[in-house]
Amino acid sequence: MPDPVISLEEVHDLATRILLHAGASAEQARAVADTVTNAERDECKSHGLFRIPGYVKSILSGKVNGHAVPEVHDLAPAVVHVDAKLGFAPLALEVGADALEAKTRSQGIAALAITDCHHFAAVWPETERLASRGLVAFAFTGSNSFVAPAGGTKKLYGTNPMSFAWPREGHPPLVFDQASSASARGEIQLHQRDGHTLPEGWAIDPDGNPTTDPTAALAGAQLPFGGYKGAAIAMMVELLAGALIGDVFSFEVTERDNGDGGPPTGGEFMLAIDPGATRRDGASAAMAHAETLFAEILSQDGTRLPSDRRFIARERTPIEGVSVVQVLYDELQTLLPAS
Ligand code: NDP
Ligand code: PYC
Repeated sequence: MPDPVISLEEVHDLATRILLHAGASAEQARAVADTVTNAERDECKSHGLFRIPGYVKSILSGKVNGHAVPEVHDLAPAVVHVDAKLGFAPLALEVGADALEAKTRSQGIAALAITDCHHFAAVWPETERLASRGLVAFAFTGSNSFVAPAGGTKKLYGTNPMSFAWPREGHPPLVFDQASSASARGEIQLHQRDGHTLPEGWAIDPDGNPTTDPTAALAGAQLPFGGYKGAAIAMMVELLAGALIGDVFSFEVTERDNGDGGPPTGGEFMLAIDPGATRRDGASAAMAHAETLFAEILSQDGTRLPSDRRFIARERTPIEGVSVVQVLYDELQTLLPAS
């Protein structure tokens, strides 16, 4: 039997109804449903509907405040703080984006520190949102302790994604968004669910031996991408999304986590730059110059720009809908209110 195919409207409706039934407020549920729907729209399966059971568990366990109303605090002329009040990240990010944009336009460069949030999503939505408004943007967040430091064999760092987005005139922004581990943990979980072995180099087992078995990898430690270079990025993300903004490191998240399988409790750090403020001839000159780099890249066979895969999917899925693997579809039905 082929897997069910549902429309993006059905994805949003399903996610919203499940989250409301679990006890989320209308605004928290809407913001998470938007994020999950956008992940499905762009075929980012490891952070779409797959995450809904974890979101639900974290409300039911009491770890997440499903009714949180994020609070904005002004810390400095170029620094804004959003206290997510232990809610999910998407609503805090929406609120923070407006404040970050305003500060960036007035100061040229500004930072957003989000604390006490639960981030269980891809990170490109927050940088793409800022770049769609004409700003260059960076975002960094930690997770649980999953990744061994360079040379080590025990979990320490989170999978610690970072995203960068560059605005373009006449095109959607250029965005990359990547874990600092060889893969996102969600990708290993999808391999486990679907009965696939892992590529080599993603993980080691609990004895520190290389493994391609997803179950052994989840019990052992993930590896940073590119050895010590990825490990340095993971460490930087810990420092930016932890010590710099007054939140926890990934190993501290894990020490405190209640093990509900939901999102980690931690911080996120964002930086935004107004390209109209960093050169005397203005933002359009920066955009035009960047386009020459993108053209050079694409002049070589076999290349593409980061985010192009998502933008191609984004054209297709509103028409064709998205496929949901049967086992996940069935699990999601059990999370709906009884009719
Ligand atoms: P991938 O390795 O799949 O992709 C990383 C980036 O590389 C993407 O921007 C992708 O663009 C780009 N890319 C891939 N192939 C090419 C290519 N051939 N040429 C140019 N660019 C390319 O991502 P990860 O597995 O590292 O991470 C997956 C997701 O997991 C991310 O969205 C990340 O935010 C999320 N995550 C979230 C965490 C959290 O704590 N919230 C923790 C860890 C990961 P494209 O999208 O177009 O393919
Ligand atoms: O896929 O590594 C991951 C991840 C961690 C938290 C959310 N996603």
